Amino acid sequence: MKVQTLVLAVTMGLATSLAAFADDAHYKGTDAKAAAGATLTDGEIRKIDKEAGKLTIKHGPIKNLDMPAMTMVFKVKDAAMLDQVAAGDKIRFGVEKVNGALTVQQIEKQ
Ligand SMILES: [Cu+2]
Repeated sequence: MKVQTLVLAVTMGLATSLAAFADDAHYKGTDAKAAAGATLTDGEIRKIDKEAGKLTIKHGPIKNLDMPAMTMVFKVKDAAMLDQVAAGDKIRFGVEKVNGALTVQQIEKQ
């Protein structure tokens, strides 16, 4: 009887933890979306592709996307942003997932 009670308590505890985790994850997602414009990541421009409207950026960890540091290609929100930067520029940038594509929303030169 005691063992059964313990198992029940552990099971309920686990369920509670999972529920709390799910709530937290959901909250983080919502929060990240709301704050994405203000969340800037350090990066360095590697390549500019004006025809495709894309930038290759060596970036630090992107908190709002839960992404580690790497070099990768991003779309940009506005093609005019490509004229504001040159390969080798150190930047801070904001990126968001728009229709499944990681899209740079803003760029600040450092
Ligand atoms: Cu990346």
